[in-house]
Amino acid sequence: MEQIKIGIVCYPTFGGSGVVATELGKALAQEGHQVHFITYSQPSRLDFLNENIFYHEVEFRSYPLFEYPPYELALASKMVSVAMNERLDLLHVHYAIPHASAAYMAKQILKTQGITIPVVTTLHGTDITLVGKDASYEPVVTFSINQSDGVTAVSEDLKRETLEYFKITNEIEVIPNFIDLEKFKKQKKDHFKKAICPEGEMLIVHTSNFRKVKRIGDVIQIFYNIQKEIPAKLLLIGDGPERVHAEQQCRDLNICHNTRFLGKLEAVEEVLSVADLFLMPSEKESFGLAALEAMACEVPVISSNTGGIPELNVQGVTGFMSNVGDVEDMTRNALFVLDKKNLPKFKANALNRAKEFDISRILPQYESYYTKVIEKTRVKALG
Ligand code: GMT
Repeated sequence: MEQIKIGIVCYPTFGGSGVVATELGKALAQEGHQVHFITYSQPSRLDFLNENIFYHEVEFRSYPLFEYPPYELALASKMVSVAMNERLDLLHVHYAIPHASAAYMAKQILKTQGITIPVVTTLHGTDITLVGKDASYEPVVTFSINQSDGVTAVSEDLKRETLEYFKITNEIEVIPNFIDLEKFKKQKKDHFKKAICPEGEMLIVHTSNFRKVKRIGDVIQIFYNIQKEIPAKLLLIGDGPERVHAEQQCRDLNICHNTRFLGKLEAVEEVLSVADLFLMPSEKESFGLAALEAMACEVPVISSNTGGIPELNVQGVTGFMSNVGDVEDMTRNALFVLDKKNLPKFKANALNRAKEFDISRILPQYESYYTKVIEKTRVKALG
């Protein structure tokens, strides 16, 4: 396949959309494409050297007049300069707000210079389900999705929700989240397991950015119920606004000795390698990348049945799903999965399911989508 020069715009911080964008960029570079990341700081998973990867930092100046520095303008300006100087073939923006509207502005500026550049927008979740729907953003989100030359969503459910809540005139292609099974695989970490679970306790893990939508309170409550029945430990990875409440809940339930908050960890796969169960009781979840990472490390998932999770977690096979907030059902299911007779089968099933989302299967979908969008834009420009 011919080399494509792609500008990738994303949030560089911890969070699913940034992880997907960074891993996609890395994989595209390995395939020989040229990838230019455009963000306000180095993406946290951009941890490897490749001659095809470039990083362009968006600098935005403050000024006493600006209570809120206009990041979107600085981003659009940076997209213009990178597209012109690096002769990009395509801009791929992850998370609609404000990346899709900044890309639209960049596209219009480039047009005045005689440059036509297609924009692909990937919808990740809260840019549609929470923030995007809000009246303060909705008109801009609708407009910029409709003005994109290509739009992808990470699950069928997110596509459905986008079409339900916004007046979309564009086609939406579903390209699911993916996983690099070379990186996310069960590693031998017996010493670590022994240190955390010295009495052979079951190890339960949760990873998130600790926002309300993740229902950390349910994670703690489910764990509390589990450890009343069987010896178990809970590890929580990540950080965010709900952490203080979660810590208080652990103190109130007197389970601090069995619970550890690990904060923002880079090597999540090392912890997942020794986990027995992953909890994801989210209020909303467009796909559930964190659950896929767990499954790749042979960890079954107890989750809610919201959003795109049913497109990943297979009921009674890779774990179980319950209605949002039904912690009693989640507890019953967790105890069933953790039963020593059942656990090995669930672990094997989790890995098998994860294999269906291996990057080697999903990357070609992005490549052919890029080619289609570039060609469509070229034909359109020719009039
Ligand atoms: O809330 C998060 O988990 C972060 C958020 C993001 O956009 O950074 O994640 C969303 O995108 C991920 C990657 O596509 C999906 O796997 C997550 O399900 C989705 N989160 C939500 O919908 C809440």
